[in-house]
Parts: sequence; C-alpha cells; structure tokens
Amino acid sequence: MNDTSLASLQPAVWRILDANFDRAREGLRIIEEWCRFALNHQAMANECKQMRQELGMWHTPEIRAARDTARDVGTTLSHPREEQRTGIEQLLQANLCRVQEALRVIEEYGKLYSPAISSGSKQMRYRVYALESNLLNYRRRQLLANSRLYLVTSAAPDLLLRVEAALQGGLTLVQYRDKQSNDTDRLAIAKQMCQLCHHYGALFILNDRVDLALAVDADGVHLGQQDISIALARQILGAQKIVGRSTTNPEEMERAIKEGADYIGVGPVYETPTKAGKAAAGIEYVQYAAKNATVPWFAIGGIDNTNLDDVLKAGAPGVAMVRAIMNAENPTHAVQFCLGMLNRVPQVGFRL
Ligand code: TZP
Ligand code: MG
Repeated sequence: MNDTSLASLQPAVWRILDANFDRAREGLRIIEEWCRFALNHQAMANECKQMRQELGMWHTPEIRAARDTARDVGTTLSHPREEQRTGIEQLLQANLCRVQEALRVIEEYGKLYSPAISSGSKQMRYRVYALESNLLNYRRRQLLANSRLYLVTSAAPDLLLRVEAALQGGLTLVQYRDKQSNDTDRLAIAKQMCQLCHHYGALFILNDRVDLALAVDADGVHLGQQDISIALARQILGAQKIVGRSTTNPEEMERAIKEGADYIGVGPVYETPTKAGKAAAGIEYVQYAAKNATVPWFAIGGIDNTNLDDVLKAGAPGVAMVRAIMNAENPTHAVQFCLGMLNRVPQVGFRL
C-alpha cells in the first residue's frame, strides 16, 4: 500500500484480508473433503485444492502478522443456524456461500492492498460458482442413477398429498404428468410439487413441458417421441438439467441414447389404461433394454405388485409407475413395498 492516506487503514484492511483468506480456505477444504471422500470426484477435489493453494500464496506473512484474535470482537458471534445443518446439501451450500462471500470481501478490500489479488479473487469467485453448479449437476445425475422407482403422476384431487405420501416412503424421482389442467393450474401445481420434491431431497421432472420446467427450475423434462428434440430441450434448459425420453422399441432406444438422453423410459411393458390404445412393447423389450441400454432406464406401463417381480427378472434396474402408486390406498406403503423389492436386485452402475 503506497498511498499514505490509506496508511491508517492498513491494520484493519490486513486483518480483514487475513480473516477472509482463512475463511475461504476453510470453506474450500470442507467442500474438497466431500468431493474427495464421498463423491470420489478427482477433478472437483483438485479444483478446490488448487484454489486453496492460490489463496495460500496470496496470504502473505505480512497479512498473517496482522492477526489479533484476542481483540477480535467477532469470535463469539454465531447464528443459531450455524450450529445446525439439516443435511449434506445445506452443509455444502453454506460453505459455498461462505467461500463466495470471503472472496468478495478479498476482492473489495484487496483494492486497498493489491489490485492483482483483488482481480485474482474475482476470477476465483467465478470458479467457485462453476464448482457449485458442477456439484449440483453431479448430485442430480447421481440421484438419477440411484433412483430405482419413478413416480409419474396422474390427476387426483389430493395430488400433492399423494405425492408427499409417496416421498415419505423414500421415493427420489417424481414426474409431474398432467394432460388435463390448464396452464395456469399446471404452473401452480408444478411450482408446489417441485418445492415438495426438493424438500424431500427428490428430483422433480416435468412431462412434455420444457417451458414449465424452466419456469419452476425443475431438475429436468421428460419427452415423448413426438416432443421436441433432446438437443433443443438441452439448449433451452441448460446442460445441467436432466432430459429423459420415452422409447417403445430398439430403434427408438438407440436414437434416444445417441441423441444424449440422460435416461429412457422402456415400455409400455403391458397394456395400460393410463395410455389407452397404446400397444404393449412386451417383456421382451425389457430384456432387450437389459442387454443394450447404456443410460439409466425405467420399465413402464402396467407395472404393479403382481408383475413387478417378472419385470425385475427380465432385468429392469428400475421401474416407473402411475396407478400402482397414485391409486394405492396408502402411497407411502406402496412405495416402501416396491423399493423393498427393487432393492433386493443388485444396482446397475451407469457411468455418470
Ligand atoms: N408411458 C408409457 S406407459 C405409461 C406412460 C406414461 C403409463 C403407465 O401407467 P401405469 O398406470 O403405471 O400403467
Ligand atoms: Mg409427452
């Protein structure tokens, strides 16, 4: 700091920088540990490590020497929410925020110390935003790959209560499918269902409607054969979102995978009143998918307690259901029962 008019500010600025270098590095270390030991994700863990090392170089001995913990009036200040994290999501989010805030502080106060550190800190903040979206994307895809039961909704007067009951049974993937409502109602329901799913840590997918998926920030969209291309859906929603496609035969499967579907529906396995008039693709198509599908997939169509075992024996790693859950006397129990059966079959590992 050459400007003598700033000389009197110097101890304070250095203390601020010192505290925020520590804060940013600690927050990054917490995120790094998760990437390394829980996700086994080398690239994200390395990115955290590199940022910590860069911060370490900026955190010079002269800045460290300004530390005066004994006189720091902030060491006993804490917010009740700091001591309480309801889950890993919240823990990671809180630490990402902490790092972003610390970097912003370094960027601003750094202007009074070193323009290079200030602008470096700004660049690093953008890297943390990118890391945040990569983490979210990874979690989304991991949850999709680990989901073995997929609820596709149908119209019901107590729709949200039924979906919530299903979520309470441990469901992690929900698709809002509504061929009847007007758009005002669809949008309102989609918003509420999205919040509900996220509250339970489940993914929320919109059937058909890329516009509504975008509007409510859903996790993705499910497209039929007559809907827009996967590429266009991705262009609209962004690379982070899930795009699924229904398939009824090997050609459609091959095309959907080639076009980059994140998952596919395989069916209708059996004829179903939910899609009246649609011919069954048959259990043979499930067997074909078991040998050939390279992305997560869900057998769908006419599946319930009475035939789930046959579908699993044919090699389905997961199933999607409408009536068997939506019309169940108790959706929580229906989900628990199906998950119990599904979890008896070893999980297929799809590449994320
Ligand atoms: N796509 C293929 S079959 C089907 C859809 C949406 C309906 C499945 O409904 P149900 O009630 O599980 O047979
Ligand atoms: Mg459709």
